[in-house]
Formats: sequence, structure tokens, C-alpha cells
Amino acid sequence: MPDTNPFVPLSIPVVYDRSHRFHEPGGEIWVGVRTPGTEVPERAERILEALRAAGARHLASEGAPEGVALRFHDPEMVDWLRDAWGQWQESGLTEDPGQDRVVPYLFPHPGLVGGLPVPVPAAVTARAGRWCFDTMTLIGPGTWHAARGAIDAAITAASVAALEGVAYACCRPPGHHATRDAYGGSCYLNNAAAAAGMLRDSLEGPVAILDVDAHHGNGAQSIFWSDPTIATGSVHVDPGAGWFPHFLGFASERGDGDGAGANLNLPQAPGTGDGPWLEAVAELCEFARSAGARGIVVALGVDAAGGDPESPLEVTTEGYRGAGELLGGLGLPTAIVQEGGYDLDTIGELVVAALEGVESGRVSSGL
Ligand code: SP5
Ligand code: ZN
Repeated sequence: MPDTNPFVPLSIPVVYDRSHRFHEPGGEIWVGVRTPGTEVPERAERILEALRAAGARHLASEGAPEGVALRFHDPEMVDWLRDAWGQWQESGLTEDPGQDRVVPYLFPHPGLVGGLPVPVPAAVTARAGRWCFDTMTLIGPGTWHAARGAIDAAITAASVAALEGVAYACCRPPGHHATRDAYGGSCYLNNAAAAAGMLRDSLEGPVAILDVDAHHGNGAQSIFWSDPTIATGSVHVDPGAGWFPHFLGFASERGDGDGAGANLNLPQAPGTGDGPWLEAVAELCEFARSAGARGIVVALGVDAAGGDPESPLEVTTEGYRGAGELLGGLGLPTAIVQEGGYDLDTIGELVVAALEGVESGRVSSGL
């Protein structure tokens, strides 16, 4: 009997760097209470395990020069991220009051500073709030090392995608909430933005970041707000229905100046499942096409799946496969960058389904 169901390995190359393990957020401060947190090292390990079982090949991450990796961030924020843990320790805060992570306590709210220049404060406790916009994104001993590793993996995936057509970066911490000069939402450096910069420069033409994480991709929206060469689109749970990042992600945000029209937000009602969500993904694809994108970066959060602890969307594994098919169907060089996804029992299968979808979409598109 011939085998009617031969094992076909996943052909999308996977970039993974184990330096992500150095980032142990140590929980999140949520409404003032330290909770366990969901952005844990086990996430990337579970994804990798599922990719291995699917037969994927693994590429080493290449270190990108600082000027490439950190180009979209304020050097002062970068300096802080690099040094924060050391400064925190030196200040004795780990002993008194006994806080083993860098946690902000005061923020330069626009209503506080009233448009005056925001100084870098002298106290390390206040410096944390200078660049962090929430209380949930803590810095520990290995955070910088891991964040740098994640952005390198994303850039490596973009380089491979420019040459070979497609690649996936299995990276953490995630990046899509990080703006030029602020971090939060479990994100420190914007991995997808750096990948898009690399892809645009390699392909010598406009690209698009298409974000299917359950939460709005506010980081890339902000970084490329006036930039027509990197279009940004995001499908996410409606911030107007009470969901993170609460203040951003509305359909009325379309970009400005030269970038007017080059941002698209498609907020979805809580409870939205495959049908309307996939229509929105198709709209993102059409948006990339009409922006003249020569390549795309997919910000692949799988937290829109039903059962994810951080979002109320109800997308299925087959929904993620369908999203992959639509995105792959564009037939463009594609770098896929891991964002959120917090259900450890399903994160692996969700990513594999999305990547299998991308692969079959690319085949249908004639590649
Ligand atoms: C990358 C990404 O998906 N970031 C999403 C961060 C959203 N975090 C919002 C947290 C809102 C409170 N969650 C309650 C969980 C209690 N531990
Ligand atoms: Zn998310």
C-alpha cells in the first residue's frame, strides 16, 4: 500500500535564538498587584517544539549591527534598556524595598508636564517611567540581552525573506507595542519594525507590516505614521470595547503627512471568530497590494485564538491557517515575526497552522 499521507516537512526556514530565555519578566504588575504574567520563556520553547515536529529547518540568527537593529528607537531609550537592570541593582532597590525587577512608578503624563521638555530624571525609580508606558513590562537581569536577540532574529528573517522568499522568526520578547521612545505591553524593541526596515532596503521599494496579533500594533503605527515606504495595517480587538492598548487602534487613525492613508486599523468586536476576522485579514492584504508593497512583514500574534488568556477573540486554528493562506497568497517576499500568543497548550499548533497556510498560499499564488 502506498502511503497516502506522506509527511511533508514545513519548508519555511525558522530563525531562533535561545537568548530569549534570559528574559524572565518575573510577572506583571496588574492594577497594582503582582500577577504571574503570561509572556514566559516556555512560549518560544513550545513553538519550537511544534515546528520541529513539523519538520521545519532551523537557521542561526545573525547579529545585526546596532545601527540597523536600533535605528527606529530613541538612543536614550536604548541606553536605558541596556543599563536599567544594572542601575536598579546598584541603587539597592533589590534590597530595599526588595523589588527584583525594574518597575516604573511615575510617568511624565502630558497633563503633568504640559508640553515642557521631558528631562531624564535623576532618580532611577523615575527613569523607568520616562520610557515605559505601563506597569506590566518589567526589566530583569537578562531582558536587554533577550530583546537584542529578538530583534536580531527578526532582521535575520527579513534578510532571508528578501533572498529566499519567506522566513519566520521565533522570537521573544515580542515587539509590536514598542514605539520609537516608549516600551510596554510586554515589548521592549520593535522587532517587526526593524525587520520591515531591512526588507524595504533589501527590496528597494515599499513594504507593509500586517499585524494579526489580537492587540493593536501601535508601535509600528507610531514609528511609520508619516512614512509612506512602510505601510502599517492591524486587525485587533476593538480598543473602544475596553481592550489593550485602550488609547490607540481606532479605525480613524490613518497616518499623516507623506504617510497619510498608509495606516489601516481594523478593530473587531470581542467574540469575533473566523469569518469576519478573515475578511479583515483579506482587507489587510488588499491594503498592502494597493500600497504597492514589494514585501510584507507579518506580525504574527496568535493570541486572537479562542481560549487565549489575553484576548476575547475567537479565532480557530483553521482560522490562523486561513490567514496564512491569504497572506502567502500575496506572493510577496514575507518575513513572519512572532508577537503574542499565551495559551501554552495551543501556541505551537497555532503557529504551525499559520505557517502551513502561508506556504500553501504561496504555492497557490504560483510561487
Ligand atoms: C505582545 C502582546 O500581545 N502584548 C499584549 C499585552 C496585553 N497586556 C494587557 C494586559 C491586560 C491585563 N491582563 C490581565 C492578566 C492578569 N495577569
Ligand atoms: Zn497581543
